[in-house]
Amino acid sequence: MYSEQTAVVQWNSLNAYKVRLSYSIDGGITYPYTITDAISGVAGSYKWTVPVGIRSNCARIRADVLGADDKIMAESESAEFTIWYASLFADWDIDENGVTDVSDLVLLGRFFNQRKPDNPRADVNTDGKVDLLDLVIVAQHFGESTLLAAPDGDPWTVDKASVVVLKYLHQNLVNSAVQDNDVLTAKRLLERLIAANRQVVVSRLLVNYPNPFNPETWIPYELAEDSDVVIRIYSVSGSLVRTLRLGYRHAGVYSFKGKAAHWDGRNQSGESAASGIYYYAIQAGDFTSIRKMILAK
Ligand SMILES: [Ca+2]
Ligand SMILES: [Ca+2]
Repeated sequence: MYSEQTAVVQWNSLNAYKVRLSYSIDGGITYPYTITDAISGVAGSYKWTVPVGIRSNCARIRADVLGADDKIMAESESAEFTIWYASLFADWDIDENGVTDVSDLVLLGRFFNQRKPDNPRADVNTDGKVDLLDLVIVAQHFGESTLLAAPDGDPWTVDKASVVVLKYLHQNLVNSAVQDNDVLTAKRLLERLIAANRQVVVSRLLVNYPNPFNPETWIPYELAEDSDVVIRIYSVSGSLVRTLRLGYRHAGVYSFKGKAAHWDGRNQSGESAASGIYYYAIQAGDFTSIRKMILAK
């Protein structure tokens, strides 16, 4: 963690005629950025103005020791350098885990309305203050991922302390004098997140979406208690078409895509089901409920 705008790069090498400093932001795979060309001297230091955006941990500085003909005689392995780090992650991925999600909003919320926050990444637009502008940027990029694989865990659910932070951010949006589309989008996102984390008092099976559907649909539900969840899909004549075993689920809201049950419109053998009316029934502990849906091709 640092807030300095300049860094001192030091080198100490025998045989140096000239030194050229460059830096990478890919952890040292390539060094495409020049700090300075051709400083003379066997040992020395150079005051480097760190570019905006180089803030945490992936940049490396390299020095090439050049001979009289500008040929590289040695690289940084032979010398000592102050190494600075930069982020490979997007500015709005505040916690640098490759995904822009609720954890970034919560982190931003912890520093909200602060100037020069302890975590400088919370000031996403680097204007010196953590405020609505930063919140709106994170909201605009919500759900984006730079990971090759899907992230672990449930992107919607947070602990109770984090819900308090989300509510605080939401209140700031509500109170904002500016109510443009960006603010409204951020407000809606926070409302969905807060709703997704509310305490469920009574278990419910909700209306599937889309409905009618073709070929797939999502089946939302809410659990008042932790339980094993099974959803069975029946034809209109009452024969079992498909069993969706969702496994053990904690009490909570399972209404958004990614959390709701998903039916791909296929039967147990993998064949596409025919158009028509179907029933979907939930069993979660003692709770059971059934609803109707329409597959329309
Ligand atoms: Ca993140
Ligand atoms: Ca800011």
